[in-house]
Amino acid sequence: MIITVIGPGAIGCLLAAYLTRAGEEVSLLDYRPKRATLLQDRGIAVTGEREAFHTPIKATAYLTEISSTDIFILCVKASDTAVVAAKLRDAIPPESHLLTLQNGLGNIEKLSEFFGGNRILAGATSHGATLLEVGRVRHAGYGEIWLGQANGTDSSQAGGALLQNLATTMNRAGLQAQVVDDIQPILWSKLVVNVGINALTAILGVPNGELLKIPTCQTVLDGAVAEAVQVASGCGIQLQLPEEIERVRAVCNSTAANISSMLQDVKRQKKTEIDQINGAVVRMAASLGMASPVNEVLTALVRGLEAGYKVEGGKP
Ligand code: KPL
Repeated sequence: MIITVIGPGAIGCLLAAYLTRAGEEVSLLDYRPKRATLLQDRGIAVTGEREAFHTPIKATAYLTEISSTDIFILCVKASDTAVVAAKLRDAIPPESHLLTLQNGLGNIEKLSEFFGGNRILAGATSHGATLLEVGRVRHAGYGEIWLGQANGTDSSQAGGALLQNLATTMNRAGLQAQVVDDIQPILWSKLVVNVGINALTAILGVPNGELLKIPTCQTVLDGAVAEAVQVASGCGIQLQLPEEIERVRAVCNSTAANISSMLQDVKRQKKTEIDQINGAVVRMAASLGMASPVNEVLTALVRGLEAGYKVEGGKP
């Protein structure tokens, strides 16, 4: 398969490395030319509990250098989706599909505005990855990938075939992927995981597994998750408590050594995805006439961390 991964963050590098190693034709698109050159020069090194490997990678900042692509996989931060989509709108061929494999709510809607809904595919992953430095990633939690058509029954046949092909390709690469009929409940479940883990780990400065060791964290985690589950229900997605809380704890366990993506952002003084995760729950709760005090506090605290960055607006 010919695949372009957009965004050389932890998950982008992890995917690009596994797929390239499996013999797929992969390009990694990075909007920063110098970093793309560095990636191209040094390749990607993955370390994990099960194995460590290094693979050369084709990295570029220019879409014109990428000949043809079956699927574009978007791995940029949710806060950058609109900017990236605007930049790529005219450069991505009209027959190409885009898969969002990002955290947070609103990515499908934003991409659909730029590319039209029937070209958009959506996925979620429970793999935990920490970017150690450019092109160096720790696979800190072995998880799964779920793929589906963003617009459910209005989906295109071409998109469905592409997803099956991609799942087979990802499985061959060792990434544990499956196609599901309805991706929406999975996207909401992933949101619930991020709601429970990301802000708390960013505020406390701890790896995911530590949340299970601090008793007072449980109350906050449970409260944030319960609010998100209520909002999901208000949006027609039925998730169950206490199962969701148990699932979030299970992800803390399976990614115990991982530094959550939000904590990685805070450590690098970069804008976080708080507005697309806990902030999104607060906004949606308000629009449904529901209260979300725990997510309000978590959102305010992470915004406080961002406001304290030494470099205004975060590092580029
Ligand atoms: O998605 C993640 C993230 O860090 O953004 C989890 C699954 C919580 C792994 O850290």
